[in-house]
Amino acid sequence: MRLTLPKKIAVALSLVTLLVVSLVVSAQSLPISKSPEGAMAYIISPKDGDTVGTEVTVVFGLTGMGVAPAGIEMENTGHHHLLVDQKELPEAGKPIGNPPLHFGKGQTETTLTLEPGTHTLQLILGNHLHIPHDPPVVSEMITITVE
Ligand SMILES: [Cu+2]
Repeated sequence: MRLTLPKKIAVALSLVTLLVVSLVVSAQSLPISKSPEGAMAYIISPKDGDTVGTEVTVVFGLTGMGVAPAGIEMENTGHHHLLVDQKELPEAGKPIGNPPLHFGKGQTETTLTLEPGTHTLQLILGNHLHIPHDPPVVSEMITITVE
């Protein structure tokens, strides 16, 4: 059977529609975890505006939720992700990629080696599947100077 051009377009459009629908359905089926009201991630150390050496220990804080390793599904928990010099947050509803740095063992601090200059640091929590919570639990972005 030979399809005319409008029919080819119609077939192509319906395939695209199918694809979009299936993508939307699969996106909706990703388990997004709710975060409790008032949950907050924050960077304990260094402080915004600090001047530090090239070896920087970053200490992660979290209130209103608990830290659990990746893969452990437990309500009101997650693990930290550290964004270094990243101006945009990871996309909502999708597993967080690389970078940011994942702390999937439930670590609450890390030591970075940074080049001299200014750098930004920010935390975002991810659930057992590395997906940001709803609403996302994100720290303020801090800026440090490395000497
Ligand atoms: Cu992760």
